[in-house]
Amino acid sequence: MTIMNSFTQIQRTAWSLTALLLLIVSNTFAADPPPNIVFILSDDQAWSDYGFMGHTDIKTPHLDTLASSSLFFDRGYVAAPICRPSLASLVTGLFPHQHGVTGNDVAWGPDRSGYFSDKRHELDAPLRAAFHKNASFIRLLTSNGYLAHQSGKWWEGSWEDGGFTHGMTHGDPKRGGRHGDDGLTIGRTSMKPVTGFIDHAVEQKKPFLLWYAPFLPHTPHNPPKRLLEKYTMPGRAKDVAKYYAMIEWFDETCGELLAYLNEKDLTKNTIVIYICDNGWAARSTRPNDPHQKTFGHFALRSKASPYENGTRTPVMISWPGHVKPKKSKHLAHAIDIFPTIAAAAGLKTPEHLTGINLLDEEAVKNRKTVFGVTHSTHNMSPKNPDETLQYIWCVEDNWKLLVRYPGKDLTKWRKLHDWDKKPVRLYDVTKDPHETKEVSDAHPEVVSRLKKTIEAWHAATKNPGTSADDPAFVPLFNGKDLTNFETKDAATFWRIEDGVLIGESTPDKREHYLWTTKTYSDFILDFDAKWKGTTKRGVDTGIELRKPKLQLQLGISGSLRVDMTGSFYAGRKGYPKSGQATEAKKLLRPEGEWNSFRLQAKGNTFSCWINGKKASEYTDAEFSGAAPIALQIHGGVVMKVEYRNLRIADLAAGEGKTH
Ligand SMILES: [Ca+2]
Repeated sequence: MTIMNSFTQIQRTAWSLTALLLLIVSNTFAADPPPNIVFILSDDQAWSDYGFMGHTDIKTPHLDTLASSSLFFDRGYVAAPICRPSLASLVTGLFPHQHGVTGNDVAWGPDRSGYFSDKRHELDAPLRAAFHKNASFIRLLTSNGYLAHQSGKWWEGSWEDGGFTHGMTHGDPKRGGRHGDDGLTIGRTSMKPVTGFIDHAVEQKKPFLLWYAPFLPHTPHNPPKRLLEKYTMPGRAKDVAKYYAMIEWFDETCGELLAYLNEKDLTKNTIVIYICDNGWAARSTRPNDPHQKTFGHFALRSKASPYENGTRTPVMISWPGHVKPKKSKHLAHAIDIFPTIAAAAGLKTPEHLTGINLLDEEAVKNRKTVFGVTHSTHNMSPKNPDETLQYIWCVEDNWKLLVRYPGKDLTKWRKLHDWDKKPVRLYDVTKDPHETKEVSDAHPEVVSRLKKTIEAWHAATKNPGTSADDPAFVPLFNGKDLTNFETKDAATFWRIEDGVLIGESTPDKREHYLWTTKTYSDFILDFDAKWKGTTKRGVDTGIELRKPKLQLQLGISGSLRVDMTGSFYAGRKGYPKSGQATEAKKLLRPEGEWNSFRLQAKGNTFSCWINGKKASEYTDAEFSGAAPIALQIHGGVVMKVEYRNLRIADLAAGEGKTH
């Protein structure tokens, strides 16, 4: 190197450092603090029952104001038409048959006598444990520095179980825990738990999430006298008047909450998201409608049904200075809430989610179809969610198709669905939003097309990684250190950054393995991985079940210049399923993007799923015994591989040796 060259080199380096420093400094000043998120969830309110949705009798002045300052979707939908599965879908961005919570209760007979018994807890515990393995926007925020407070409806145990840092619901069945217990007083008796939490978060200088899901306008319909008097009038049924008054009561509490944010000067950096969990219609609604049927104190084709009065809801997102107030003509869905919150908070949306960021105009415009399911209300089949499936519906443009499924219901709540025997129903919900004219006979081509759309969606969303019959998974990698692994001589090739396990290889010829300290024979291993090669030799990496001396290796890779293909490589016998590898490769996202994998070993058979789809299967007659699992980067191939969310279910544990 000449003197001139090295001088230029030094100059260049100095310049780069200065530029880097400037970049860091300017970013520090430019970056806004993360936004607070106030999530308002109405409970049992039909889509049409707001001032801003055109109702002429019900007054909702505070929500009307919120709508006028929001990106506002008047055609929003929920994943399920009753509380528990609807809430579970909101927090996970998954559909009920994916997260496993398809109804309100698992069920133990024809009546609800066991609701608060130990039996409920016993039936519910495994379902809930499986549910909590799913990612949620609550956990995403609290694991990124947010404080989070739960108030109101919450079905999945306590606020701690849900990943909140603060909250009201204890979830203890012995003390009446089912769907919110102490939390259900919020709004109805006081707003203090919520405003107190806001003060606390401000004091702590932490961004916050507020889960405000008051038991309003839900039954008991016991509004303050002043409101009931306001809505009571000749010609209006008493149950209708009570429901209307409950809505204004709910609106008043929202006004109180929004005013408190204003008072504390928090409005500007707070995103307010509004949605309702499911619809409702009082028993006396439309008494002259020949299609109207009732169940208990409510009208059918509302709560618990796939009709618009069960599933449609306004969706609002307000964020002053960031989100332009506008009424969108496009569709919104409850499964979009998680990706929207993640994007707004500057966090990464988990890859497995199919919802969209509602603040992304292109994504909103390009998504044409939304879906939802209806299962039996108080009867779940945790090991087979489809066993209680009653309907799948989809909405595309003006059309809504409902497809009937023969799900079982062993409870008296079967009456909610068993009146409807028609295999398909089609409505033009733009012209006929109350679904008074069923038009499937007039539009057989629409029925046929949307039925196929529904069937394809149903097949694609049966994800092996998320149903409630999952065995017990434990994290294999804790995101912080190499507990559960032995590095042997490879320590220098593996490191951890932001909860991600990163392996980088060198041009030398050594294998760089990370070994589990435990051995496994039958297991399911889930993980996300991405990789990048830096030379022509591409990438050579994989997960192997490896007995070091025998050199028996079974990986989802193991072949030079072939990525994680789902092919199984056994020792020196080559690539027995190369045909499968070609097919499996089509399931992979481009190099550098995250892929989710499931690797299953059962007896001598090994299977691999890539991004939710079965990719390959291989049986090795010679394999026997337990072995450690090894994460490999191949020596001599210069590459980087990243792993996260490694979790394992040891299927042989507790059952003795299976080999
Ligand atoms: Ca509800």
